[in-house]
Amino acid sequence: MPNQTVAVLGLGAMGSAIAARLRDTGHDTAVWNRTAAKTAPHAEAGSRAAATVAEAAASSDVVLVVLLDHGSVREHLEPVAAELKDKVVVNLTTTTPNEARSTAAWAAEHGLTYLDGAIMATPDMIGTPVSRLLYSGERAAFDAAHEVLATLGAADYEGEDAGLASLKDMALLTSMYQLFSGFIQAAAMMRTVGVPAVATAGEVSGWLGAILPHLDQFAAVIDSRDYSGGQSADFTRAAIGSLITASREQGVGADFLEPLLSRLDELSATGRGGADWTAVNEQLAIR
Ligand code: FVH
Repeated sequence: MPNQTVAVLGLGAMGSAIAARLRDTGHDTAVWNRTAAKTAPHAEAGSRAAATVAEAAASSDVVLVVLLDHGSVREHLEPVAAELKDKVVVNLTTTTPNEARSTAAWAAEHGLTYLDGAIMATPDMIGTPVSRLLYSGERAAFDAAHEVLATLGAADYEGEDAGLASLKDMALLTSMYQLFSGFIQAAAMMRTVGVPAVATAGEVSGWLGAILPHLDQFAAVIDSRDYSGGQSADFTRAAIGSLITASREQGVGADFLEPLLSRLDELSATGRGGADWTAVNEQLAIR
């Protein structure tokens, strides 16, 4: 039997999956949820239902926070800072990097042992080999809670800056949503000639699988900042222009591609049309 006891604060889809996984791996688990009725199935399955956050924390070595957002985390942790003193508090709620840093600073002010986490998994993935969670903040907190964290999925420590786990989470989700947006537009284009989205999904999966290894070439150019070779901005500008025209010809807006064309136009207008098109990454800096 694992010797660390755990509190799970928040029993939405993710908190419930985490509580279930902890029980399945033999952890003594206390659960709390704003809407108390959601603790009932967990109590039936063997967790201890707590009426308050303080009660859940009191019996636990590790406190996992799985609430909706930054605001709800601070709302429920701030009143019980004193009760969290000898615990390891791990916030698995999705927040921005600066929100994570702000909560870490608050925790430090109150002498709490605190770690920020980001879940790279859906609830059904928790505890399976494809589940991965990122952590940043105090190394000692990560080490102290490691046995518990490792039951949820691969536990990767990103560094002492509490914002790092969130930053990587947000960067990966950014690439995911832009990829999904591309699929949504492709599906809309193909639907104009009666091809169902499910067929386009298969085509897109195959195409992306073949093309994704090129990311390494793009990355090497971006890291070197040597944009003298590769596919030029002018060539890419013409290609993106054609995609936008083709989409519009089918009666489908090209809203997701237009910002990229604008950035390529800027490169061209500043005399850098011959540069590798990945130079657009430098124009993303907010000055
Ligand atoms: N579900 C997923 O696939 C993603 C995967 C990546 C990480 N996210 C993040 O995990 C956090 C929790 O997400 P969730 O899926 O459990 O979300 P819900 O099922 O909507 O449950 C939300 C829980 O938060 C409670 N809650 C909401 N507002 C408050 C508040 N002001 N005070 C206290 N608790 C609050 C809510 O309680 P109730 O409505 O049942 O009373 C649920 O327990 C989240 O950050 C994702 O981004 C999941």
